Amino acid sequence: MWRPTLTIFRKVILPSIKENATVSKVLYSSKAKLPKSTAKLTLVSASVGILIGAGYGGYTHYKVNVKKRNNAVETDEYAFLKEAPEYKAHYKVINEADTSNLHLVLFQYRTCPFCCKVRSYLDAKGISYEVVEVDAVLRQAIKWSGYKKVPILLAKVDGGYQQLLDSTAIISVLETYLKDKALHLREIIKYYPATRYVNDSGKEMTDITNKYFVMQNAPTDERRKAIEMEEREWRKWADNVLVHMLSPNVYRTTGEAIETFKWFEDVGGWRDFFPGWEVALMVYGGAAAMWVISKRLKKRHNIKDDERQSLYDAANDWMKAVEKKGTSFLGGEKPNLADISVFGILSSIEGCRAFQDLKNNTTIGNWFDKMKNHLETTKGRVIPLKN
Ligand SMILES: N[C@@H](CCC(=O)N[C@@H](CS)C(=O)NCC(=O)O)C(=O)O
Repeated sequence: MWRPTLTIFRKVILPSIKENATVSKVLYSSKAKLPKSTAKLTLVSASVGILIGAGYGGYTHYKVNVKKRNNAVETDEYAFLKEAPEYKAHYKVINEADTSNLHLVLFQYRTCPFCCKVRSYLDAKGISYEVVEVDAVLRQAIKWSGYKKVPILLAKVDGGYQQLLDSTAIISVLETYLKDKALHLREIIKYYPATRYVNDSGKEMTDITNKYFVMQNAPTDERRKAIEMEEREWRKWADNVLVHMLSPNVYRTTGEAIETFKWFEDVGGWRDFFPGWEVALMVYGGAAAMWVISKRLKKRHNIKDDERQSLYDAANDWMKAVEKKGTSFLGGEKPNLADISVFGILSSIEGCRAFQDLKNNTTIGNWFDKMKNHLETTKGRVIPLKN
C-alpha cells in the first residue's frame, strides 16, 4: 500500500480557526481531531475528468491547483463569493417538504463517485438543489473556483455564496447544520479547516480536518459514541477502500472500459450538453487512458489479480457489518452516513458490468435496492432545465 510520509508544507488552518478558541458556541464531536497526515491519493481512478486530464495535459489535473481568484475573499478552499458565479444548471431537484432553508448548487460529474455520494446525501435528507454538469475536458463550469475538483457545493448564505468542497466534508458540514439550523454554514466550516500538504510524489494535496466528524451541541453518551465511531469507520472505509475497487473493475479490459464510458455518456447526457468532438474524446480517450491508469491503481491499492474478487470481498465485509445489525441498514431502519456513502459510491458504477457481477456474486444487491427504494421516498422531484 502506498504510504507516503508527508511534508506538511503549509497548514492552511484558516485564520478563522484561531478564532475557534473564542467561538462562544462550543461544538462537540466524539473525538474531533487534527488532521492525521494521511495522504489521499487523488482518486484518479473513478474520475472522468482525470482521464481526460491525462489525455489532455498529462497529470496536471491531479494537482490541487489552488489559485487566487478575484472574487474569492476567503481562503481558496472556502472561497466566499459576494455574487453567484455565472452557471447554467442542467436540472434541479425540488422537494416541497424541504425545511432545510438551504439553497445549494452542486457542480458535478454525473458518475464521479464523490459526486454520487453528495447527491445520495442530499436526496436522503430531502434537500432541494440545482445541478451543474461540469464538462470533464475544459471544466468551464468551475472556472470561477480555485478548487479544481468536483464535487463543489455552492451554498447561498447571508451576503453571498459559500463554496464547500470534498464530498465527505460537505456531508459532515451539512449534517452538522441539520442538527442545529441556528448555526450558520460559515460558522460551521471553521470546524473543518483545510490543510494543504505535499505528498511523497511531490503533489500538492488538500485535505479537510475533522471531515468524518459531525459536530453537535451536547456531549453524547457512551452508547451513542460507539455508534458514531462505527459510522465514521465505515465512512472512512468507503473513501479509503471501497472507492479504490472501482477503476480496476470498471476499466478491467479495453472492452469494459469503453462500455463503462458509453454508460457515462448515456447517463450523464453528455450528447445533450457537450459538443460531439468532446464526447468522442471523453469516451474513447477516457477509456484508453483509464484502462492504462487502472492497472497502476490496481497495484497501488493491492488489489488482487482477480480484481472482481477484491470487489466482492469488500462488498462481503460491508454486508457482514450490515447483517450483524439485523436491520435493513447499518444505521438501523434508516440509513446512516455510512450507508449513504457506500451507496453513493456504488451507484456511480450501477450501469457497469462490474456492478452486475457484484450483484450476482454477493448479497449486496438486497441492501442496495433497499437503499434505492428508501431514497425514492425521500428525494425530491427532478426537473430538467432547458439551456
Ligand atoms: N476527496 C475529494 C475527491 C474529489 C475528486 O477526486 N474528484 C475527481 C472527480 S471523481 C476530480 O474532480 N478530479 C479532478 C479532475 O477531474 O480534473 C472528494 O471526496 O470530494
